[in-house]
Amino acid sequence: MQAIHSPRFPRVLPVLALAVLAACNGRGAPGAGAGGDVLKLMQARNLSEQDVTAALKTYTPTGRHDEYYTFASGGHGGNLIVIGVPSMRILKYIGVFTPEPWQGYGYGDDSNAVIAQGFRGGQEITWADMHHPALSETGGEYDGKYIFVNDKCNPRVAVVDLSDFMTKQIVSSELIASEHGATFVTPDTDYVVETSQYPAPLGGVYAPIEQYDEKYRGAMIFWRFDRQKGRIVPEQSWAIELPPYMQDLADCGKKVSDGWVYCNSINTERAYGGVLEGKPPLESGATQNDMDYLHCIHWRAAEAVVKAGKTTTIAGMRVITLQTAIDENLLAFVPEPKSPHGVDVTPDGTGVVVGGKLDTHTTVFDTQKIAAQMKEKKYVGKDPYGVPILDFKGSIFGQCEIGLGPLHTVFDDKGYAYTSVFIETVVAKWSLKDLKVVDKIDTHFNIGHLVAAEGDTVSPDGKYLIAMNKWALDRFAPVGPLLPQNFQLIDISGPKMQLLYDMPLPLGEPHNAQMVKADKLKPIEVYKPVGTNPFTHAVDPHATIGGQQRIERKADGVHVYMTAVRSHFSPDIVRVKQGDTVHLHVTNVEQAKDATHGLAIGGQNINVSLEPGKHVNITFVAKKAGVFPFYCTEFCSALHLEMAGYLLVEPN
Ligand code: RUQ
Ligand code: CUA
Repeated sequence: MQAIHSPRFPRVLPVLALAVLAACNGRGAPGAGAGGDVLKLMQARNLSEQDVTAALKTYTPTGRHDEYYTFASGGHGGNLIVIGVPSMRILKYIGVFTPEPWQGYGYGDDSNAVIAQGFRGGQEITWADMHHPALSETGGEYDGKYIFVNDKCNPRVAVVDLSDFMTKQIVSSELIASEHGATFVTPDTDYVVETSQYPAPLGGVYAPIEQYDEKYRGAMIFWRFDRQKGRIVPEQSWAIELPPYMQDLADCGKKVSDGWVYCNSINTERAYGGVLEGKPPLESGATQNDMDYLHCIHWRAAEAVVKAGKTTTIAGMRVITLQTAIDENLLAFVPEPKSPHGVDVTPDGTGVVVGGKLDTHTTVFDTQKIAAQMKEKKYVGKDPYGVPILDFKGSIFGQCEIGLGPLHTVFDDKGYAYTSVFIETVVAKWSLKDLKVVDKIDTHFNIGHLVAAEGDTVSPDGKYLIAMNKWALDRFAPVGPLLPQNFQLIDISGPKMQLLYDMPLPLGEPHNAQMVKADKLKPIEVYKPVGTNPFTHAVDPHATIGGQQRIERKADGVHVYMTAVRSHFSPDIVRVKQGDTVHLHVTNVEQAKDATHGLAIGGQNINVSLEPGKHVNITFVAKKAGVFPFYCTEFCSALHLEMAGYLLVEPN
């Protein structure tokens, strides 16, 4: 073995080399030469033993699948990013609030209709500030069926079906004007929680900002999810009015705290800015108090209040007024330290971990003490709106000295919590039992959220954690002033955390993610039966099977019943008149896995994806006379280029 003279090669290197050699020999093929090759490679690429271990822990040979899926919010992109762990390979972008041309999402009638569900106040909205995805749960465990995502800017919640990884529904209420504490699910996904962030008059009406205290309000919406239908039912949903603090993140109780939801707040000072009007800027006005309020809401009791009809309706939403919430003992506050951000319920449901952005501790609140004091109405005061306040000391387990700027916390299977510490830019691992930090690892840089394998369920897996860093600085080759975010994969299976992989995320600020065991998902391979409309989960009334292709002129325009199969469309000549409304009904009649076609038409802003068995309806007006070739946009076969036809628009 050759000696290696490099500061990056510590003395322990030969141990690794031997291990690699042994491993290679164990598999028989490469023989004794392989170890030497590995050493040469390491030298040539200037890799340390740590680098090579990290590589071995993430490398996934061709054909092998990842152990976990991570679903990361796509931030400004308004889409959801599916990533395999540990390889960190991107598997899919799912269009949610934003059109996604590859999936044809936003370029056909049914998907256009889904995106349009998210338009607010008559305004088309084709972007989103997506923050927090939440997988559906059964008994507090991910069940692999659905994932929900939110839009902070234009308060909306979307339902993504994990049978085909497609967005099926968007709901939005004019009750609130922005949100942040979304999406979080109750342990059996009865409800998806969405909480407003910036207070505004409820219902989208106007009130002068000077009437902030009297007229501006927050609210928490409980969107009812119908698992059978796989849809949110707005008519069965309801909300609770909250004081005009800026409600921040939320989390649902589990096990012993099932039936509760906890939500942070900032700006209990109720500052609203006015720098040009002689007032302090919003952010300095909002950071005067040492404590803000953890909102503790008994949603199960609130549900009974809704069923008893004690609500008023605002913007079509049934709302429990703040006064009713107080009268019915549904809501109490516990003081929480400085500018709290993350709120995360422990796997056993006994604790709620809160990180204060301007604090050096995480605080663990005791869900059982809170519930007991609320039951006995043991309150120590009231806020200006009459909401009862619990004693801080009497409501906590304790605090962990963690470092400056703790944000979010996830959990493992060994009783440890992992908190992102923004200002110190580390992940801190600490024991839930004695509230002591046991390990810290640097992140690059400015970590926001973090996600661990099933790390917010009742039974976290440990193993992997991803630090979602806001800044990348020098980590990647420069790409101009707008830099990607940096996802860092960290091995948390041993006593010391180990950094494994850096992955640039160049679409938007991803905020949060969910990591689920891959075998919990059972996605379909093709749409069955042929002609299935993914948005109705049934054979589309316009589905076209072989032999039924035709063109019919009806009162509402020209209907084209078309099939796609390798390697032709039928019909392949479509004749219409200028000004005709054209309804294309296209079925991919194939049932072979991955035999996807696309259909694009020049001059019409149309491209749809036709996965095997799928049916798509497309409506457009042939405004311009001319000859418009259409063709298949997926390289489906040797004769893919020949999979084409003509739309002939005859002039008037
Ligand atoms: S945010 S970095 Cu969840 Cu929207 Cu904390
Ligand atoms: Cu069908 Cu290319």
